[in-house]
Amino acid sequence: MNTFFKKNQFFAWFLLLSFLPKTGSCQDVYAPWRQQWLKLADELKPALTETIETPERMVNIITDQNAFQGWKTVPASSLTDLYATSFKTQKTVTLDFGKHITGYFSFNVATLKGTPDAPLKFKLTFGEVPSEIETPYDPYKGDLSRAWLQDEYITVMDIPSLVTISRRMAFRYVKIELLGSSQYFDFKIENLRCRAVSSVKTKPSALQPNAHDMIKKIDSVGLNTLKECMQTVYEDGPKRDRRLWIGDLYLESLANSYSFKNHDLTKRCQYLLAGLSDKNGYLVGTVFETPEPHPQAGQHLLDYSFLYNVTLKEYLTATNDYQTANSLWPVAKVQAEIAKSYILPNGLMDFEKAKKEWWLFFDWKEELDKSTALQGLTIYTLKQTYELAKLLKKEHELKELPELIRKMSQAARTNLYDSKLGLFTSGSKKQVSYASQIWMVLANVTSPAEAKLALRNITSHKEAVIPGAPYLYHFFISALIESGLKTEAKEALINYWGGMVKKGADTFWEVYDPNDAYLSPYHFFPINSYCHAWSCTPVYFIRKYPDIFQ
Ligand code: RAM
Repeated sequence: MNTFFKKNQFFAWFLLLSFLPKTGSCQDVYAPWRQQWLKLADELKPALTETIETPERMVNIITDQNAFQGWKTVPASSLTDLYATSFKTQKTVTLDFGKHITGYFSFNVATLKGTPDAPLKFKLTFGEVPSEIETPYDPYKGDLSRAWLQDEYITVMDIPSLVTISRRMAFRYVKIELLGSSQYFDFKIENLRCRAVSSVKTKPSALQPNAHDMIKKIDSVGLNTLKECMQTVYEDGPKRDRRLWIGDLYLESLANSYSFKNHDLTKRCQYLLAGLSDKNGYLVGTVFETPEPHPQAGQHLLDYSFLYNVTLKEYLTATNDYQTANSLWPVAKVQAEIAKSYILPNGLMDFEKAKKEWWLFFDWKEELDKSTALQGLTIYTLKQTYELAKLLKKEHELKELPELIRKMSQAARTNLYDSKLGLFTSGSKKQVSYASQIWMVLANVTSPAEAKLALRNITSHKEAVIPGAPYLYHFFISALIESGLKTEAKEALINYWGGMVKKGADTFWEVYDPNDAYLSPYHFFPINSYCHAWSCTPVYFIRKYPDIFQ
């Protein structure tokens, strides 16, 4: 631990000991470290690697009932024709870059005939998937801002000129429509390109040559997804919301540890979140980098706060960077204190209180009862935090945890396990869901045989609440592996992520329900993110467990 942290340790622990629940304290519990954390985060900001990407082909996007979301691409005329011919005669073109790109789009306009006597007006629409190009956006029906949709109107005043879209775009397809031009001159467009950016600098090793073909494809799409999301922070999605969320960071950092190994990015993000936490030590679920690093005020996700501790433990295991883990230990300790403050005398989490005070995320699934999942995640978090404490030789600071974990596990078995069904249930209506089985299995409160049974039973249970997004599916695969269901883990991964590959994904999606291509937590599917951080984790599974997946 460096001198800065040592010097301030006494004062800091004094503040931490006077830690008060959410609304109480106005003293900054991280005061001795906060500025240093933000400084370190800033110093670790990576330079982006830039590459120039050009379109591969021109396409038309047409309806097809069998295609993902009802749209598919078919070849159109050639790029050579596009560049050589008057754009006034073409009016609308769609380009396919052949892969997902995150960056700055530009093109040149040049005179073909006459003297330019008026501006040109274009509409540009960028899409990660074909449906985004052709689905009308207005009247807008989504819950998130209409402004996330990637359509831009531009006016070009001088001809010839270089046109660059200042907004960073995330896309594979771009449609260019000519909205206005003068009858007294003609022009062409040329040199369409995109300055693509990512902080990835390394190339991960290849998989075993005899790995299953679909596993190879899933790995490659997963790597693309992660690479596109790795910018100056781990973004959740380069199209939307383009910012750091704790839950996404956790999954991206796992995948990164087994692929690009850019551990400094993980370190930066952990410091950033610590530095931008509330004065009482509560982490904010999501933070922004610009114009100045700042949190999304009031955005508290209890499950994400807990996963911060797991992220730190995994980071330490992957890097042996004890200095960082020691300096961020106060944050982990506060999150453990938060968890403790919701444990009732009977060993169950006070779900009603937690629900009132926090956003409990777990999955995009409105009907999901999250009480059992919360019990499981809390046990899991406390176990991981204790492991972290042991690695840092600080278990004396949390010596009450083993007994609490035992009590909570016992309470879970007694109150939440239905031995007749061989499943965990959740809430007063005894809801049966994947989320409950997953988190109870990961919390390891059952015997190995019961864990296997619960995971097998859930897949055949007709009324089970299924995962709404790849985020929860990650934990499902984890639970299958943890309980020794290796074949099932491989099958589930191939079916779920392979399902996206078969539907044309070149990066994995934020939301994927094999039976509903139009599902959107925001009530308008084009606003979903189609290159989404939390979907990249097959990379982690495939590479961490080659015996299962390769
Ligand atoms: C959405 C984003 C992000 C996720 C949060 C909870 O806004 O998709 O990835 O972490 O929800």
